[in-house]
Parts: sequence; C-alpha cells; structure tokens
Amino acid sequence: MPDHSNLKIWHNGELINWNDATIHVMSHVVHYGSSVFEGMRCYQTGNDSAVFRLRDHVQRLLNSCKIYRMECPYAEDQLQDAVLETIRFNQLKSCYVRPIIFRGYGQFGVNPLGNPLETYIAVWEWGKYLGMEALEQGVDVCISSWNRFAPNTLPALAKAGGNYLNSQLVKMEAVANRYQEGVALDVHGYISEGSGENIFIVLNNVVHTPPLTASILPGITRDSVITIAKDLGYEVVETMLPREILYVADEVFFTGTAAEITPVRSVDHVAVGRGRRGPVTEQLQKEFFNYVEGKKQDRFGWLTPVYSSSDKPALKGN
Ligand code: PPE
Repeated sequence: MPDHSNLKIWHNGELINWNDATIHVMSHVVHYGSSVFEGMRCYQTGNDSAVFRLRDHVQRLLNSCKIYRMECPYAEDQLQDAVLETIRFNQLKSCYVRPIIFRGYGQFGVNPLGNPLETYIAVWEWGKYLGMEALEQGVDVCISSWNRFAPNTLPALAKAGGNYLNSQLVKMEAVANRYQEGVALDVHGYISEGSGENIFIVLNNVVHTPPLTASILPGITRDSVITIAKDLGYEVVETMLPREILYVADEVFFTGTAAEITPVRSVDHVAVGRGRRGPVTEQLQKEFFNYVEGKKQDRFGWLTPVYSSSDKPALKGN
C-alpha cells in the first residue's frame, strides 16, 4: 500500500491519524467478519468536488446495519456530514471513500451483541480498479467455478465484510488463471455478478442486467446506468440471464464504484462482439462520466458538493 500517513481517518466522531486507526486482534470483526461498509467516489467537478450519490450510499450502509442488527449511533445526515468533513479536512479533490462499521473489542464468541460498534471513514486517492487500460480496452474474464451465495444464507443486499470471502475466491481463481476478473453464477446457474462489480449485457440494442433476486449487491452504479440508459432511450431489462448469453452478447460491461463502467472484451476466451469496447458501452461510459464530473446538469440529484457547500475555506490550489 502506498504511504497514506498524511491522511486523517474519521473514527466515532473524531479525526485521527491514518497510522493510529488500528484495532485489537481479538475484535469480533477479525474472527467473524462482522462489518458492513460502503465504497463511494468523490470526483472533481470543475472548481469544486462532489460525492456521487452520497445519500444512497449512506442509506445502503444503514440498511446493511439493520440487516445485521447493528444499531448505528449516527443518523443518515450525520454520516453524510462526516463523509464531507473527512474529505474536506484531507483537502482531496477526488478520492475513494470507505465508511466501515464493525463489531469491535468486547466479548469473545460468535454472539456479536456484547461488542461495541466502531465507525470509521477513510478517504484516499484510488485509481483505476481493473488497470489503466481497462476502461478503454476492456478486460478478459472467466465464469467462476464458485457460485454466489444462495438465498437465505448470506444476505446479498447487505454490503457486509463476510460476503467478500466469496468475492475473494472468485477473484483469486480468476487471477490464478490469468483473467482480470471472474463472474459468479447464482446457485441456480444464472448470471449474478463479478467479485466487486455488477454486470450488464447488450444484445440487439437492449440492455440487460440480472435482477436483485440473482444474489447481487444492489449496486448504485448499476442503478445509475439503468437510469442513464433509459434516459438515452434504451430498453433496459432486469431478468435472470443464462451463462451462454455472455458468449453471444454484442457487448458486456461491469459497473461499480471502483470499476466505474468497465467493458468486458472476452469471457472464457470467447470474444465478446468484436473483442473490444462496444458503442453502447462507450456511450454509457461517456454519459456516466459527464454526470459524475458535473459536466452535465445534475438532473437526477446525484452530486453533493464538497467544498462550495461548506463554510470552511475553499480547497487550496484550485
Ligand atoms: N457487486 C459487488 C460484489 C460489489 O462489491 C460492488 C462494489 C458492486 C457490485 C457495485 O456496487 P456499487 O459500487 O454500489 O455500484 N464494490 C466495491 C468494493 C470494491 C473493492 O474491491 O473493495 C466498490 O466498487 O467500491
């Protein structure tokens, strides 16, 4: 990891040094994966910066808490303010934002209820998730031999730390076989999602994506792309998709906060379309970046300004 020691991390209402944000090895989360978290991005928008869909990310975080019976001590607007404060304090123009709430150090044993909740918000500059070239050239992926978890096992709607053990298996298998990413099927054999991305398929100019019932994380980028695609006049269908549609699709792409919109150029060594980014993907990418970077009017209310909305001094160096 690059040196982040100059950054401050928000912890239970205070800003602390990056290097002081440590926990005890006997914390509940270390043994049992009891955390919920978010990932959002702050983009530079002309003279200001803005967090993309801050409210929706905070709401998903609070939903994850609710599913796991975590009583978050902070209200929605307090968490939103905390995110903005952390970015401002660190004077970042663009960054990734990782709020995390977990069961800390208290009682030992599976029962989580005797452990205090700890809330942290870290911010740092995080570049392109699947490599520099990925956004233009696309990535090579495989279908994973690992399925996404079955309904009523690990709740897929929660963005919980423990869920990412499944993602790690998918990712490690893909990387071991020299793919950039793996796509998991659900337990019924339908397409679910990548280890850290939702997936879209373009076939005959219709945009398809698996529904929430396919054990996916309800991605906020996914929702944004559905909105943008419909706005551009595309038909968008949320439906169970068989594996082989990936081999005959005109275009395939991933969506996610970290991955943004990343084209998929091959699946299991079968070229997708012409084996490079397709025109619909390119159009959606362009439109997406226009919105997140504030180049297009914020018609959907997706941007929360970071600096101009505050009484704090404006960002230096802009
Ligand atoms: N599915 C999974 C499993 C997932 O982890 C993500 C985000 C998504 C879909 C897309 O969701 P959204 O970001 O709301 O559009 N993965 C986050 C973490 C990646 C990581 O390696 O850490 C992210 O993209 O921030």
